[in-house]
Amino acid sequence: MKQTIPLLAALLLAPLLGLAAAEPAKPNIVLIFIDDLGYADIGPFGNSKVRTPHLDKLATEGMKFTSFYATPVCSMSRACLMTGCYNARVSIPGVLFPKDTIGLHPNEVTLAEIVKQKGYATCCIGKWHLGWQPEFLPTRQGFDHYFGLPYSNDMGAGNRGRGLPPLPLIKGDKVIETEPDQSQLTRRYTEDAVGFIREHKAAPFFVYLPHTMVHHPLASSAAFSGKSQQGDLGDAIEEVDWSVGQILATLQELKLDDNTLVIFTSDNGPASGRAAPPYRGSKGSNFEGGVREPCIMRWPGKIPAGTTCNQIAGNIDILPTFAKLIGVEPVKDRVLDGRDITTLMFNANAGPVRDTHLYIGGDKAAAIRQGDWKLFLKGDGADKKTKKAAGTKTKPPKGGPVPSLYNLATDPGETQNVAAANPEIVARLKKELLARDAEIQANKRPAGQAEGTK
Ligand SMILES: [Ca+2]
Repeated sequence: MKQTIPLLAALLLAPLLGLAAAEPAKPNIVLIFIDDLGYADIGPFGNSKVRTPHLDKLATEGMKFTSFYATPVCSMSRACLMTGCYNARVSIPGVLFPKDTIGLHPNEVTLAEIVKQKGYATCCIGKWHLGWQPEFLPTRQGFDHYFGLPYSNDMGAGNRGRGLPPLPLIKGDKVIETEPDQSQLTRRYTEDAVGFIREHKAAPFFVYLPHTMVHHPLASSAAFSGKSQQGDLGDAIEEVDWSVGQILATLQELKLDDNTLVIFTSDNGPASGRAAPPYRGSKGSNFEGGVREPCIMRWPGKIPAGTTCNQIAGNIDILPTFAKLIGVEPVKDRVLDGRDITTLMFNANAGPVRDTHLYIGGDKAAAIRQGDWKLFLKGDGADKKTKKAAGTKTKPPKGGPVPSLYNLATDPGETQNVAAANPEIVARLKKELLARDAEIQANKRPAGQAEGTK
């Protein structure tokens, strides 16, 4: 008991001596981003066919987000995630192909550049898809280390057969292999990520792990191939779950659990033709099934375990949230669309942070959600080019008055257009959508243009 008084005195004096916790903690951050994984593709979000024990555990130990939004396709979502802005604001309007000469503008401040301000070690391991030319690669956007395919795994010589160059596997900014064995990618990415965590266990680190799977062509290693109850897709999902397990085991072994925020989510809905129950639509569509993603966040002692958050959130909120967590001011000379959602993460009963979400079709807002109401100005809110790139076969709403209005609380499957019965709501949401889109168009920033192109 003799120690009590000096300890108490120290605690009382600490604020006066400037020893108070003025500096936010610097948690490690692991962001696992899956390609084309739909809302109901994993156990915690309703898939009872595949085995996802590690994701089940992650959800038990963390928080599930049930209204977490991405965009209809890959590059759009990655632009949102990296910048905290709707992709229309940073002029990444669809899927980038090898022939494209644009990329995320080098002047954009990415997630990695935010955490770099606090000395984080950073890596991007997997599919980048924001420009493959050297000036657009992750190593030019704040990532110390890059390993992966710069775009989708079906954009190589072996697949589309349209004279595309061989699929490049890049380390840093050098192509180290072409047309790599895709069955080994999940394993190789995982081993690289685990190695990075081990190497930087003493420093705060940010691991961004955007897997190539479960984008077509699906592939998995021998330990998973043919083992699931859901074909090639199930095999690939189960290997991604294994990958999550490897990351979690490494954090536990290194005693980093309590100081590491782990986020798991996806870039868009399931590949065309598959549904994302209870939602309508798939990849390439702005129906909920195309853009509402499974999302789990775990941070023991901070995020309440085994909880669910139903408030609107999305990948545009990740950047302002990281900035808040580590005490960095987002750049002030530009508009961000995302919001700091730490209040949602730390309190399962928190009220909404943002009540409104815009659904982007190509380079403009095409639908809006406010509370439970969702309004499409036309069709399913995705532009033709995006749908073609995604191979979307989802049928847009037919007939009836345009625009179309749905109540997501009573009709999550977007089956009943109730616009005719709710003219005031239609008018209010339309006005809001058009005003917000006009603001984005007025303040949008250009994409980067590859050197030597125009
Ligand atoms: Ca995708």
